[in-house]
Amino acid sequence: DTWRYAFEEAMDEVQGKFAQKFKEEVEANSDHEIQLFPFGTLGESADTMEQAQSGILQFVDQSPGFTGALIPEAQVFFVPYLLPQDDAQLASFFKNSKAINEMFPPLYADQGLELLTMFPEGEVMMTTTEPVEAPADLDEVKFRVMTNPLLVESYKAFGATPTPLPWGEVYGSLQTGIIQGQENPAFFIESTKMYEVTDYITRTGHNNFTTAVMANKEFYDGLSEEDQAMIDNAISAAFDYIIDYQKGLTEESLDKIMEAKPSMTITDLSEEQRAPFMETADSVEGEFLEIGGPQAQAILDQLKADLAAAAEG
Ligand code: 6CS
Repeated sequence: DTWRYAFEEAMDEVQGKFAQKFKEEVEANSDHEIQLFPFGTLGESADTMEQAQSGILQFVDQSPGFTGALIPEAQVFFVPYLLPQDDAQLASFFKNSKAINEMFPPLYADQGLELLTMFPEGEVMMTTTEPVEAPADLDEVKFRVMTNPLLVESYKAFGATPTPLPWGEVYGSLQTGIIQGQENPAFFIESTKMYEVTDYITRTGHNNFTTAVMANKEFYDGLSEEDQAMIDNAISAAFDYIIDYQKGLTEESLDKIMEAKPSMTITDLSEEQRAPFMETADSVEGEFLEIGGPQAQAILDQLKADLAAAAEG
């Protein structure tokens, strides 16, 4: 039989690389086949989520940037400056986190989803049409964010005018001036040519892009224990692969951007410049506790404990 797996990126982008590794593992270790659906083949993120929930898709990769509207607790990933940028620390956090591996699965299960894994996709950077060195520079800037209420709050706190849009509308909206900024990891800014429609990249260090891979729960529950174990092993192999694949990817992508467009300005904000952005973290965290669902406090506390454990190594 053939299992259908949709993701939010192109085949050669991070989610696509993960999906290809997963497919390779499943097909090498079972008689099942996986059919991959990259971004654009089945609609936007909201569409593929509906398809996964209804069982048209067996697997889906969707970032909490979109799932936050469905599972309020998943908005926690948009409290600014919560996640570290250190690759090893991040990998250990995602692998060992109790919040992710024990507390989130029942919340996803309530939505008909078996949460298989979450993994990091890189430091999030702003790309804008004008320079950004302080929150004041975001005043009057219509800034595209994923459709996640807490991400909207976070950009309000940064001083921008947040504009939630599905991914497919971002390039055109920058081109026509409907928005003047967006945020994403460097690999994605490079591969989707965001540098063609913006002139400045700003590293504020406020987040690392998190994504999640899920199965339709009814489908997963109906599998033999052997198949479930085979899937879990394939996910684990793909996790290790994708962490390794991303080593050096941020800097390589920034180099490629500079090669493609030498006039691009990349600014890594100093600690001093980051301070006013960091000062918003407490209020956004407070907002999360308001809108992050019944388990918001418990998830936040556990996540912080997990991050502290990962930092200790
Ligand atoms: O900004 C977005 O909407 C997209 N960013 C990434 C890195 N992956 C998929 C997502 O749709």
